[in-house]
Amino acid sequence: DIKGFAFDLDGVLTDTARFHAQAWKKTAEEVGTKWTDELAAGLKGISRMDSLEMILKAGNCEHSYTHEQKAQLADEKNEYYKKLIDTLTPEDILPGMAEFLMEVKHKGYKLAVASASKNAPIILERLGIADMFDAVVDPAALKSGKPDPEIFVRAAELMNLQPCEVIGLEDSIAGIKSINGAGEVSVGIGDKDELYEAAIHFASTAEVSLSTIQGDPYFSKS
Ligand code: G16
Ligand code: MG
Repeated sequence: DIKGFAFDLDGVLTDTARFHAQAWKKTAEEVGTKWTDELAAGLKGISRMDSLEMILKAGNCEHSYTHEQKAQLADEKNEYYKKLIDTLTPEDILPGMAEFLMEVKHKGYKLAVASASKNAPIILERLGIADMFDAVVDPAALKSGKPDPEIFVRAAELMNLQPCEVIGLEDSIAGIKSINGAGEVSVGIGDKDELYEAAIHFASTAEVSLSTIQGDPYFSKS
């Protein structure tokens, strides 16, 4: 039986991708990488250092920076990003998700956040929903990021549940692979062709509904 939900943060509970993009764009300009929509999309769900590597590779300059310089670039991006997320309020919860959180909480499901973001705790505070979760995975304590299953396995552990008792919600391909690899039921939110590996699919957060999820064969099978 399903007993808990593990939520991705960026793209599922709030749209911080625009802030990540705004901050990484500055980094890209600094290192001479052309900023494109494809590059921005590829950074979804990817950890900070891996994102930086992708930006450097896109400009063929991944070998031009020392370890220390890369750490510095990532720090600068994060300082700018933190200023941007300071502006978040409960209004910035994505459509339908405050209601969905309240419904599953009220029905007694356990809730966890499985975000690659080290800034997740502060973002949840700003959104006013930090108290709703039984657990927030600390991405700094993980060996591998999404698409590795580790983060969603950890989310189940922190809720004291078996992976088969957990539904994971994600907007990124890397995240869906992570949920599936963990042996949980994956809910993909966004482009259906892109997220074809998701067990259950919604076009947007506004469409996410507990009754639709509960009516899905994947829900009753688990
Ligand atoms: C998010 C974003 C990624 C970001 C990553 C790390 O993941 O989608 O773009 O690079 O977190 O964030 P930070 O630099 O704040 O540690 P998620 O898993 O919430 O979609
Ligand atoms: Mg995401």
